[in-house]
Amino acid sequence: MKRVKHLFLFSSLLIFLSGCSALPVLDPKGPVAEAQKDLIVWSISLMLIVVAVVFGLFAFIITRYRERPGHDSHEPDEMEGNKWLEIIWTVIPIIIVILLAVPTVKTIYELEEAPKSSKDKEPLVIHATSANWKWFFSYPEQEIETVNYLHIPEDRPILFKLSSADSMAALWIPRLGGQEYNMAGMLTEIYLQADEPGVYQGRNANFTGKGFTKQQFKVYAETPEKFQNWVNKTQDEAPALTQVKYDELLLPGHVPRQTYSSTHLQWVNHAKNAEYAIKARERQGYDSEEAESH
Ligand SMILES: [Cu+2]
Repeated sequence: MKRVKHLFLFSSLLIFLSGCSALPVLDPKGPVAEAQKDLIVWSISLMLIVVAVVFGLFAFIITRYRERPGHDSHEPDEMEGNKWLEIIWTVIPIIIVILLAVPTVKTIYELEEAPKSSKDKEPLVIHATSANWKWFFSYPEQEIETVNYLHIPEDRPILFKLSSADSMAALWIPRLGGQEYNMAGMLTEIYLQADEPGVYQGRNANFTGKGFTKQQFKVYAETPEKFQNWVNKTQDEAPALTQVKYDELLLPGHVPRQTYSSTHLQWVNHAKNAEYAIKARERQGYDSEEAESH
């Protein structure tokens, strides 16, 4: 019976540990995600040491000082203050806080800028706009726009300029880095970078109602040549995005992937115009209250 119990404990531990390696956050594919993973691992390790020491002391004290034959009704001596104990339990937490705070603040400031490894490379600017429940990716320099997927070159910093047409959302590509918020009438920025070609999953990480779970997209990281080919092909073959088409896409719901050879930034930047989607929906006779009641 005891062996069965041990086997059970051992196998559940194995499942738990193997499950961990499948977490995309712990399997970074770029310098931003790498820095964040290092910080997570450092913080958790440090906190586990604290937990181990506290539980070790706890086990020792309840065993050592428990009531037992020959040791019952023991009254400890009166004690008032102990300079050294007090210094120790004040200094140790200060050291722990410093060990956690310094790397955290350092990483946060570093991630405000393009990754150090590619400081010399010009970042590629992509506007990522959320609208219930899809993603628009506009490449202002290339003058192309995609819906629900994007292509990026590897080994080059991508400067995402984030905003939202309606609900507050959050752009999250776990293998490339942590999330950043998208807000209507506001511009937020995040640098991300892929170190190797691959297909990475992205999603909205901030709850925005019933279509939230499916507000996902794929990121295709590829060599600079392949990326340029894709840009050229899109510019040559994709249709231009019209304002009528764009307004239609803004209606709440899901839409399949799309590709255009112009961007919606020509007539609206949601970071500067928070009302656009509401008015576009009105123009089309969309009644949000009626839609919500169904
Ligand atoms: Cu805001």
